[in-house]
Amino acid sequence: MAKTALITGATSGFGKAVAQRFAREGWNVVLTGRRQDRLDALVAELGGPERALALCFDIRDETATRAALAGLPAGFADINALVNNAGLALGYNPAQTADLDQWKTMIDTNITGLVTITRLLLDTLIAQRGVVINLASIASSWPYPGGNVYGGTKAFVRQFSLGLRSDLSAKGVRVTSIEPGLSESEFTLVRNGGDQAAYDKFYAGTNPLQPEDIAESIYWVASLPDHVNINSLEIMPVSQSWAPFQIHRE
Ligand code: NDP
Ligand code: 8X3
Repeated sequence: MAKTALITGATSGFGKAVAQRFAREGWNVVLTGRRQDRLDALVAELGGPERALALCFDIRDETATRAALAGLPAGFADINALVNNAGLALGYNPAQTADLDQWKTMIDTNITGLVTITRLLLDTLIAQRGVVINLASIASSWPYPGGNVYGGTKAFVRQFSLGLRSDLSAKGVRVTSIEPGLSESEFTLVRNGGDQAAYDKFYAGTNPLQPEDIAESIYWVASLPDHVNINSLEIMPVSQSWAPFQIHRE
């Protein structure tokens, strides 16, 4: 019987590439996001309703998340892999000029949404001796100006992943924190409020990671033998590395 992966945020970027990668290996996929048209197109691309199921809901909405998961049909209910990918960054403002609504949107999506769907699926994942793969970020470990709350949410995702791993160790459930660096996707358009020129400038000359690179790593993590757990995996393009600490001088 085919295994099943549920991938949050499958309408673009990493999530879409992950869905394509798992489907290519014969997994059934449950795809979530808020854009029904994109979910429908991906279901058709990945083999139709026998192989892929679309769940359209806002991950910040617990009632909608519960309703979406309540009716999972046979063939999609026994989830072996949960890829917690839905998330976003909004803005680059320093904390002192940041928009509080943007901060709350990041917290509600990247933290509250992620822990809600994880909790709701834990019994299933334990029954399947499955795997949870969470999209954290290099921002989990490396702060930068303007990264304030986004980095805080991703530090939460990394630490939550490690704690979850401790709790689930005796249950045979594997947990991994994936921590990508500079990657090309709509993430940067969302962060810039849809500014295509800023997007082009951001990536110019960088040869960034592509969603397929991240999908490959995630599939590798999921397909390792049952006794092998990758705790965290930090991934950067070769063009990206570290810089000295900033020093403010009066
Ligand atoms: P994209 O913007 O391409 O994709 C984000 C996905 O999240 C979309 O499918 C979107 O679906 C979904 N999403 C966002 N908000 C909600 C919501 N409220 N409810 C349901 N779904 C939602 O970004 P990436 O693929 O690049 O990012 C995926 C993850 O990887 C994020 O968690 C991000 O923080 C992380 N990451 C990204 C990096 C990058 O540089 N790109 C680097 C490191 C980590 P829809 O809009 O249809 O709801
Ligand atoms: C996205 C990577 O460095 O822009 O999580 O925060 S970064």
